[in-house]
Amino acid sequence: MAHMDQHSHKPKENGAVEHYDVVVIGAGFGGLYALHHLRGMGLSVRVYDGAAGVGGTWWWNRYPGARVDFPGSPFYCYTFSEELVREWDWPETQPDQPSVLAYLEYVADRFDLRRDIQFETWMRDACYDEEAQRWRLETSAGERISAQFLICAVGTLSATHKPDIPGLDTFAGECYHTGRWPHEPVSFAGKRVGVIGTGSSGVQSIPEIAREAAYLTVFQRTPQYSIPVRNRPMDPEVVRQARENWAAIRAKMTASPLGAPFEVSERSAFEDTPEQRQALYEELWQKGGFHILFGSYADILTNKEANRTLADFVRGKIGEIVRDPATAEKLMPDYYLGTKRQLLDDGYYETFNRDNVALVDLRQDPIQEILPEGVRTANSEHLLDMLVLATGFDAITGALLRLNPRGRGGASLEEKWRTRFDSYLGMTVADFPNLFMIHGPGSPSVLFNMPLGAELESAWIGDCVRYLRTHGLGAIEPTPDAEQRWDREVAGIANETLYPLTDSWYTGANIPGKHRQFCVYLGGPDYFRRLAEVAAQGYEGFVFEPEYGQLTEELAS
Ligand code: NA7
Repeated sequence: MAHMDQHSHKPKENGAVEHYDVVVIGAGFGGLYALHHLRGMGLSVRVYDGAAGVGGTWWWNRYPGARVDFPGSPFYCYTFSEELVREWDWPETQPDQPSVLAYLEYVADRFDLRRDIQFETWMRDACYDEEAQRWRLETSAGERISAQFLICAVGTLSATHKPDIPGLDTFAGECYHTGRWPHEPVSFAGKRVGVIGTGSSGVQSIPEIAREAAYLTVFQRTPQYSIPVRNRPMDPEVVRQARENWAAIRAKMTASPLGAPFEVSERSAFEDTPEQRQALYEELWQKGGFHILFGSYADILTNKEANRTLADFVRGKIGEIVRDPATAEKLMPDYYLGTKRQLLDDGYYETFNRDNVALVDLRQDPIQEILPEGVRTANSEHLLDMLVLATGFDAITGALLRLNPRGRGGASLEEKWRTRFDSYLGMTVADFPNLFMIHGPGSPSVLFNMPLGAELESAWIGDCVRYLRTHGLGAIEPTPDAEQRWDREVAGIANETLYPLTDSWYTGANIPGKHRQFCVYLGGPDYFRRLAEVAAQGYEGFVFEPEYGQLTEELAS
């Protein structure tokens, strides 16, 4: 391929600028595959990650109980290599964090990825040099780098959200955020522990903490619906069939709404009688996982009344499981089921039957302040030795904004996204040439199989780079008009559903001051068809510059 590998990719020791074809930020599922794919095309690629190892979200989220919620092994994994599918044995249907991390470490070694990754390196600055048609980057250690293409694989759930609660920094005990969990073992034994937050991280960790702690106080702002995860050891027959038919299974995953090879229902909840619905919900509750949400009825997430039938069923389960009626009442959710990230648990509601667990309903009894010795709510003081913040993330856009690249004219992404998270195809941004996002706002990201989505997005980026190189083009960026059309397309699909009606991290409502926008493309496989169409039409919606990039004096030094 013309022009490829034209720049040295040996790290410089004398402080000079290092040049690459591609810089990838992030060594999670997205970044690792981008490296493998683009390096395989003959491009020089360098990956940077602030963590000390591969894994992205699976490197950071080591809290007890952290587990895959996506429907089952061996499907939440890379799909591109049949050898890899044959080599890797997943122990359970819903792998825990150590298993996923071990898998990604294996992948990094298996495909010899580590030699092109620099760990413990945060990117401090990213600025597009219009004259050079290259990104100029600077690491936190002051290293200077240039790359024609910048791929932000910074993660959708990586910018942790630390709540702005008065006195939080004065707490004298141990304090951990689930998304920045320590690597050393954390002991809860004999301790009074408080957990703030009851999203996935809270609901997964609370039963584990309760088993060990002397006393656990759960501070809940919004009660949520949770479904039993029903994790099981892998069935060897499922593994055998997957390995023998991987190409067909991969095709099925790519064409399915969630990126998983499972049937989704096409029937309305009102095609069944109430008794039939109840029987189906009971069957799928026993089966566990996302099946009850996506495998029951097609209109659960689009029709308020259909949604209510399932919400009532789950509220009934909470009432049956939790023995104390006052506690059960506090745990009853009242939003449209599934419109916040659907929680899966292993004994969450049962945990509130334990003698050493208390639930504080912050809607009735809000936190006033955090004291050195605990949490003071309106009605009480809770003495604690440890505080666990399961308070989530500035999702989807947060990590991109923390990087805050500067595009044409030095304008920052923060300025660009002040009122709307505009993108084209969820992957590119007008005025930010040669920048690509994996799982950016406006892509299917968290509502599609993320490893598979990352593979398909990286492949599209690779094709796009190849197109530029073979046509003598130096830069590509979308037009503002294409962004507006994409925004309408994403919003149009979302507005047919109940998702935008709920305060959630999908809509940005969990972050004070963040503007409300539902940032997930809900069309599933239609997204990848749209990507293919755009490419087939000569990258419709994009503008190009011929290649004229000259290394500016600063970059050449
Ligand atoms: P989530 O799902 O955003 O949950 C965060 C929780 O923390 C949620 O219950 C919040 O209540 C609560 N929260 C946030 N800020 C506060 C303050 N200031 N006071 C009290 N409670 C607060 O994050 P997770 O880490 O659990 O899950 C994120 C994803 O990671 C998950 O879906 C998986 O895909 C992996 P709220 O509901 O906003 O009232």
